[in-house]
Amino acid sequence: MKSSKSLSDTLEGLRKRYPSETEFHQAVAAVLTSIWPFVERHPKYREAGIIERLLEPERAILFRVAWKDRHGAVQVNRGYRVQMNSAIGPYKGGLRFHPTVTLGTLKFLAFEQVLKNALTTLPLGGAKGGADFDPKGKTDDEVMAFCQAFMNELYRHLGHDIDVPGGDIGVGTREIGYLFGQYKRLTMQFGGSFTGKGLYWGGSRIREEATGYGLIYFVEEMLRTRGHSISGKIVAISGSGNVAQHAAERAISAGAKVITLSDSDGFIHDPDGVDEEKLAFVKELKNVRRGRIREYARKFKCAYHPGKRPWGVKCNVALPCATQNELDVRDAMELLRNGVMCVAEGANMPCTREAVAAFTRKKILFGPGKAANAGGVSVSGLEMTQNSMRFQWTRDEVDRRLREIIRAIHSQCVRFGEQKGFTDYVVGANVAGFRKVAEAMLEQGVV
Ligand code: NDP
Ligand code: 2IT
Repeated sequence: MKSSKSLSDTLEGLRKRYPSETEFHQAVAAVLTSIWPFVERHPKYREAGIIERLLEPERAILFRVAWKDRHGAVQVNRGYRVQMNSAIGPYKGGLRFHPTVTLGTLKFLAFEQVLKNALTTLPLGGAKGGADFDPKGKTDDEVMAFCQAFMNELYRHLGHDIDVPGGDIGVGTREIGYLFGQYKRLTMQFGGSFTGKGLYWGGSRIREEATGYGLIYFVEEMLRTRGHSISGKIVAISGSGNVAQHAAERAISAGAKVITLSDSDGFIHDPDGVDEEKLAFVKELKNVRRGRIREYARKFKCAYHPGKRPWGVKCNVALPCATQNELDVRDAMELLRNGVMCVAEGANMPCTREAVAAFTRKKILFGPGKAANAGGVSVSGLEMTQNSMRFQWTRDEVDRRLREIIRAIHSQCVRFGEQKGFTDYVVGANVAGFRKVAEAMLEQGVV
């Protein structure tokens, strides 16, 4: 039977059913709007209820995480894992520890992850999880206590052929270590049940760098379509965490000038450019001392803008690498006025829908997160491959495969996003990802 639901009825229905999940609505609206013409040309998808099924997680787990802080006081957080879709592989996606995390946040991230993972060419389903825990200001012991309590529930739902978490905001090598340690203690298994592991215990080379490096490889692919390269370009980056640091590293080594970095307190503007030595300071500041980016300005005598985001600074390439909705339509207009030629999302959904529309109207190069930041989960997939083989590839080998995957993602965007001489990367990424997952779902029947 044909589903007669229109696009607006589908979106309205979702809003009514889950009224508080605004970020999920936003992600779904963006995807469905861009794939709708494709879906209408292929009625088989709606006849099989593929859209409705994609919007409902296969499983969502919500649990109490009780732990004791350094003063001996009991703390209670809420933990989650949204297992969104396993049509093309085991659930795969990061864990986010941040006080703003809600079920709606994780549903948006899991939904994006399903399509992103499909683009990677690897057999990975989509999931996301985390907790409303704030690692800021916590001691290592507190973070460990929290991770162990979190894992006491989550371990039941994981496994290398079931669900394999990785990192995201607030979850890096330190947290993956504590989570993996507790998982191993509870299950007696040294399985490849996490990615982002340390290099001595099953991790992959380049995983830490992969999202940022992949972002720059994707930008290079996009620029090449217009006869440009990143060398000599002025690049504005937001964030100063995992993605921002490695995007900056790769951009600098490719000859670009990175002039901004930020955190949730403000941004630094360094017109001379962040160089290798300054970046080493940022890594130590953020990953070891866990300090604030304003210290960069003090140390290297450049401007610091408290409470502001970097999008008013003149640049050729803008890379939002912090969090969702950090670049709105006013920022987009400012970037366009200042002559930006390429915007690529290192973060997930950092640009609002109106900002994306402004970039698309002006036909600048715009790389949506599910394509531009897919390098991270791609190397996670390669980490799983290496774990299955009980082998560890060299840096060059992993980097070569990462570049190959990014090129394949770019080609899919071009193939499905070509519109009269202009590549709409949003349409391309969404249609290519959707098509793969939808075909797998069709072949697996009504589940
Ligand atoms: P990190 O925790 O390493 O860094 C996050 C950075 O973003 C910090 O600078 C942080 O500042 C800033 N930030 C976080 N929340 C906010 C906020 N609400 N407002 C302003 N700034 C904020 O995370 P990652 O670098 O790993 O992740 C960054 C983005 O990239 C996220 O959207 C994530 O989903 C996405 N991503 C990550 C991948 C990965 O492999 N890690 C893969 C693909 C995408 P502060 O320290 O002040 O909080
Ligand atoms: O958003 C993402 O793709 C990630 N945070 C990476 C997830 C992973 O499992 O490596």
